[in-house]
Amino acid sequence: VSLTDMKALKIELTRFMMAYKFALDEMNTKINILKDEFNYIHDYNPIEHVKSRVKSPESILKKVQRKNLDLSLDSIQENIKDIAGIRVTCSFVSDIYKISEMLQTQKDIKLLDSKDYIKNPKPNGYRSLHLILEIPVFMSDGEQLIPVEIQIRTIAMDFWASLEHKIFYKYNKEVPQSLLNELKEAATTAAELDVKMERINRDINIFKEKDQLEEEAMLIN
Ligand code: 0O2
Repeated sequence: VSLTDMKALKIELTRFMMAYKFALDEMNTKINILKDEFNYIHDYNPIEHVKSRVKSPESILKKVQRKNLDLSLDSIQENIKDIAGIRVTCSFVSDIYKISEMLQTQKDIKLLDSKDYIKNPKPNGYRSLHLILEIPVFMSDGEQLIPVEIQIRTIAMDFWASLEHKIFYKYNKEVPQSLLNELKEAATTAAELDVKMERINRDINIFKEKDQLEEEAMLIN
């Protein structure tokens, strides 16, 4: 490969990765707007935290190998939809669907794919809502449509997934069956906790509303 070819490839690759970084910035802004506005209007924050990353070139290449893909930018663009990724952590399961809906109904966002591992958890117990959302990015040579993977989960789901991820890597993907069983059990406990927290939160809101109504009635009288 000539030096000129190498230079051209480097520019092409950098622009390719930049588009995903810009898409991530756009999507992060959208999520932050939802978070701030929701907080202002409803005096309540549905989003606990947000983490985002652009996949490293090494992990993109690993995925190319794992999925047996062509080593070309076109093929990577076509087949790898999680180069730009955002993880949104919420307190309650109902918030997950609220946020998912608020993003999907935005005019410039298109839903490419969704996997609901909350309604249908993975066999190991993994739960989260995964969306692949396409967003336009405007560059000097025009518009590019870029996919962003959004994983939306509760704090309990996130707690479980980080531990599972750690164990998976610690045992180099060969986790003893006893640990797998315990993890599955922990996933069930986390799901039960989510249900309980949602119920308690609903009760708190009912009490809050009742108090407000009583206060208003007292003011009128
Ligand atoms: P990383 O480092 O987090 O990016 P594909 O994405 O095409 O390989 P699939 O099955 O279509 O595969 O994707 P899916 O099911 O939407 O899940 C992709 C991502 O979800 C993973 O990314 C993880 O982040 C997360 N995930 C899925 N299943 C599990 C699980 O069982 N445990 C944990 N801890 N996380 C999970 P990557 O690319 O694997 O890694």
